[in-house]
Amino acid sequence: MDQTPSPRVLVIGALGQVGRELTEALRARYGAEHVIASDLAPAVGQEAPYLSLDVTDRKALTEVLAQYRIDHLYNLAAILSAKGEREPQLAWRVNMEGLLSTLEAARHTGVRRIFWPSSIAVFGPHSNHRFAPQYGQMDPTTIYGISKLAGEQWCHYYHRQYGLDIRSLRYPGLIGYKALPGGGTTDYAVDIFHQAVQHGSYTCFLRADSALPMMYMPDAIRATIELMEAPAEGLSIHSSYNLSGMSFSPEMLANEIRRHIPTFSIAYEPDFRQAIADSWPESIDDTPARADWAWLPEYDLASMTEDMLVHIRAHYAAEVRS
Ligand code: NAD
Ligand code: AKB
Repeated sequence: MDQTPSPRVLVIGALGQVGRELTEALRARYGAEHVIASDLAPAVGQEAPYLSLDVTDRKALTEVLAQYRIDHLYNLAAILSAKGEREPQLAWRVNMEGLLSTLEAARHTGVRRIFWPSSIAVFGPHSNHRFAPQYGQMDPTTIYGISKLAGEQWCHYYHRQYGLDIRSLRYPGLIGYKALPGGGTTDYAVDIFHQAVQHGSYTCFLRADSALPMMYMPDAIRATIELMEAPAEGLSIHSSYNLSGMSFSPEMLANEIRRHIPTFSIAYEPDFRQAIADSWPESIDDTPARADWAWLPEYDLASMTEDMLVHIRAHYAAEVRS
């Protein structure tokens, strides 16, 4: 039996799409009492242990890390791509100052390991769009992507200069059923399921053929925990690992949904988010992740769609009953 004591964990941005599922998984793994969730919302009504915390408040964050003797810190607080284009100053403050606040506070309080997610948004118009490699041209066009690319380099810098053990993944678009979308360009692939089940139709803000790298949330959560538990000696990348699951376009997803809801209809009305999607690759090469810590995705388009529909249908059926 594993006698290693559970790490004391803080999750920042715990009420978001990734945060909710990751907190649940970490609590199941390490014990609820070892995993503190935090976000901007007040503590009232949140499942304990929970703290109201702004990631850009370095002083408050340092106090929390010291008071609870945090070992592992997950910083998931962010403003995603589409919302970031509407509020670039806010996006830079939360994404960049929030990361720097995390790194500095962690450096001075003995945090042993940090997780901070990057994104496929680090790629840009001159990246290889067919199959973006780990290293290659990166010229992000959004404030979100710029903050992620700069953030990756800050992570590498803190590792080199101060020996901080920081681990990071370039998540693809994530699809989950436990939280509503939070302002991303790939979020159509979450919203479509809610609309399909509730109304039988969806109007998509991307073109039918706009293929992007995507991943089902259970794969993303497993990847995060596997990377965080991987032996440090095996890790060769200290900026952020490419992470790949599947690749599909709105049309491909609509066709898959139609296998379960034959009357489902979709219309296309591309808006400003189309330009963001056009700047991202359709798939990425995650060879280093597979080689260094044996990453392997489990879900494809068919299995993800089937599982999403089971859960989204159950969610709305329960709502009707209550
Ligand atoms: P989300 O928007 O659903 O959640 C972000 C959370 O951060 C929210 O609960 C929000 O309240 C919180 N937050 C915002 N400002 C804050 C602040 N100042 N202090 C503390 N908390 C604050 O985003 P998500 O989808 O859960 O993304 C989590 C992380 O994963 C982000 O770093 C994001 O860039 C990255 N990521 C997500 C996706 C995706 O498809 N969801 C893809 C690539 C990368
Ligand atoms: C977004 O669309 O902004 C996010 C991402 C891919 O980082 N889902």
